[in-house]
Amino acid sequence: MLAHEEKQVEELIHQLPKSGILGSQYRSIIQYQNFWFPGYLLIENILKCQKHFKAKDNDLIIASHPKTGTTWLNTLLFAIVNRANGNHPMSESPILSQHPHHLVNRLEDVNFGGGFYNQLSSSQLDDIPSPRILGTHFPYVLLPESIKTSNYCRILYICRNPFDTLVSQWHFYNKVLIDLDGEQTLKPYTFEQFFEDWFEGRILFGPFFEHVTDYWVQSLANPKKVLFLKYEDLKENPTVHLKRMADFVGMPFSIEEESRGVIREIIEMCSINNMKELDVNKNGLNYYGVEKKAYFRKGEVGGWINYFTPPMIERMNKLMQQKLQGTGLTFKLV
Ligand code: PAP
Repeated sequence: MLAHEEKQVEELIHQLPKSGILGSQYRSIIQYQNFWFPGYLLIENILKCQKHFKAKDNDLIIASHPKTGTTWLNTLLFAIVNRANGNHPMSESPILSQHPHHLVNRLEDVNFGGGFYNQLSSSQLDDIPSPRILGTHFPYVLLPESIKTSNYCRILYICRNPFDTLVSQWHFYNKVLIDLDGEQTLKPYTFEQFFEDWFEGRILFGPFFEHVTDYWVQSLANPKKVLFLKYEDLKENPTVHLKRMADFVGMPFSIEEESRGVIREIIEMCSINNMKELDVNKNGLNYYGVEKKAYFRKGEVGGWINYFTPPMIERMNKLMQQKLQGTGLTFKLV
């Protein structure tokens, strides 16, 4: 990036609203286009990604708000795409030897000349064989134009009911922020504190409802381009939704594959119980420095009931009603 562009980015970021999370103990989060992001480096990289990322026609983008089923969808889509290529037998699938977040690179973690986690350089991104599966927590409004305008590149968005999402995020925030706190001064969020921040949308990539409904609207307007998936539906009937995904990406399961049990095999391989037991997911840290096993907790629907007080349930229900009114979007809560 040229020096004057660097300066423009710096000036823009300087003017954006800042806040704290974790009861304000944690370093600043920054608001850009009505969404909150973890600090300067990520905003810088988003801006550079918007400018420099060139989608390829057959790219598959997994988009999500954090803790809504991203890790699971990474593996399911990877398995669908790679079985169709006949790349490797299921028993040799990279899913069994690589953490799901290493299988699918997230756009915000690629080095576009800014800096965040920089798992990959942008030229390495170009070298990933097609179809590339890339992930992102970007809200729709911030997706690079080339993703939005390509007629062929497809987006698979996964969402989850807000109650379970909030609980999952609360567990993860406490784990991650505390693990990454080099100075070891942070105290965990209480559930009440997190609930209040969540309610105001002051969470990473929040607010939740705007993230979800923006993609929902796009999926209705252009169903060939955006597939909208729900965690609860995947739990309830994975076969149906795996077939939807395979059809959507243009790699439908054949009758022969179905009768050979390929769909069932994928579901079993990617199940949380199987994933949890793999050495690669049990041990070590990912490139953020977070324990890999932190991405596999309970993986259930309805666990929120053990955390929410009756007044919290009432407030969340009201907010949900208000935000989803007229959209046609509904969530299963148990
Ligand atoms: P991310 O956005 O940071 O990648 P993400 O994978 O979306 O996180 O969310 C993690 C949640 O998905 C966890 O939910 P929980 O806290 O309620 O348990 C995690 O357990 C769940 N999860 C991970 N893998 C699977 C899987 N294979 N099947 C079902 N749920 C899963």
